[in-house]
Amino acid sequence: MFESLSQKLEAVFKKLRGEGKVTEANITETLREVRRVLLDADVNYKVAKDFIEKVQARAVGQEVLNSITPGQLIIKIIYDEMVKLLGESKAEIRTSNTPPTVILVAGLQGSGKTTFSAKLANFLKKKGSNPLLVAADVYRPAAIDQLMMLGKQLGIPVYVDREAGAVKIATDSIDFARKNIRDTVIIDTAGRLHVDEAMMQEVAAIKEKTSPHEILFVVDAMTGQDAVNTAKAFHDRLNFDGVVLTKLDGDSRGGAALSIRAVVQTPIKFIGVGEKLDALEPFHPDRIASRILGMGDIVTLVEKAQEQFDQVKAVKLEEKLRKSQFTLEDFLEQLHEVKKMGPLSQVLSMIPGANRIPNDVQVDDRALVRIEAMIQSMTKEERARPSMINGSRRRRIAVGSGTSVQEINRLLKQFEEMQKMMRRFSKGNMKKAMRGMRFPTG
Ligand SMILES: Nc1nc2c(ncn2[C@@H]2O[C@H](COP(=O)(O)OP(=O)(O)OP(=O)(O)O)[C@@H](O)[C@H]2O)c(=O)[nH]1
Ligand SMILES: [Mg+2]
Repeated sequence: MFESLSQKLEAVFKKLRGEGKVTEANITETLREVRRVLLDADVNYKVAKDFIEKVQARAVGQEVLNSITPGQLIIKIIYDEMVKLLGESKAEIRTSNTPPTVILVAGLQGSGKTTFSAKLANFLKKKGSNPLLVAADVYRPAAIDQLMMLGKQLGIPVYVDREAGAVKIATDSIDFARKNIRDTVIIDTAGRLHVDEAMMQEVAAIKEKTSPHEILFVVDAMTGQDAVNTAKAFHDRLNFDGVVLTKLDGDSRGGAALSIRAVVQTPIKFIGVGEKLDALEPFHPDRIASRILGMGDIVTLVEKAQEQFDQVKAVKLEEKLRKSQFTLEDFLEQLHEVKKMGPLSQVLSMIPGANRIPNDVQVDDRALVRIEAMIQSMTKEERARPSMINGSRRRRIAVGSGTSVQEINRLLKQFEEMQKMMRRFSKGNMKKAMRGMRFPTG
């Protein structure tokens, strides 16, 4: 999702991180590049402009220039503003106090309305609802068949009437739902190739006759600015309550996702991330911003690290690094610091670049526990001078910690590499070292 946009932003940020000192001039330059990247991703021109202005206003403040990590702080500001742009918090769909809740689904042809209707029904069913799908696309017999097939797959009833028109089907389906104790009615409507008057009239008529609690506008994220324009046209006419962005699993550039909310002033509520019926996610602005910025939840990480990292210890450690005295004992202490930050998988996911770790790589907190056990099975001398840990000592440590010699070997090797890297950083400060630190994950 948003790979190209992410990569380009990452490149811009990398440059910023590389700057020794952040000045007003390089903030401006960075933001100019960010703007270019956004426009490349097909973000609406005005949205991009406003966005950059907001970031700029906050970034040139004294607070940033004087902070210890100005580069990161700017990225955090960009992140914050992006979350706002995407809608701040997750938006729920409205439900009626007296069932059934009526949800009207509208959008252009091929945008994914029928697929979304089925996905939503599935989503609600899993949450304990009893949805009813309604085939109100009467222009192509195949459209009805498609919805029936999806309903069958999910075990969800589909209301069909091959004789009636769309408006009658929609109104009748609500009675049907009431009689059959279905608490949610999802009406799938017909799409057209372009925004045209006949289609708008039909959807507007359904809206008028069924008074839906929620109108969801479905749009293909791959269509970029066209998606935004279509959304605007539909919104002017229907005043819908939420946007569904589909096909975000494709190589959508991100322009629609980033612009649509600001342009139509309506929240994105769901995203479609695949053809399968469970490929639907509620839209979380913060998570999407993290994904777009390609850095996991760097903000939380920075905050947590700052909270947890004891300044006194940091100074002591820096001293040791300078003298190249970083031992396994210190390493163990560092592990405790990492553990305090939360489950390892969560910590890792917050580290910039970790989004490139494939999802199926399982990060196991048990690895930390094992490393701890290994170090605890070493003598004080061994911890201070790992080079003395020969074959027989390795076997003893393995037995003592309930691990294997291979694991001991791996730990010592990783530690050695870490020491090397730290020596390289030892002229700089602790923060730099922390940033480049790779924690062994077993
Ligand atoms: N990859 C991917 N494909 C999707 C997604 N949502 C829908 N599709 C595909 O897009 C195509 C069109 O989806 P439909 O649900 O039939 O679209 P529609 O809006 O109902 O189309 P009409 O009824 O013709 O107006 C189908 O091949 C779907 O499988 C998605 O989130 N990701
Ligand atoms: Mg359809």
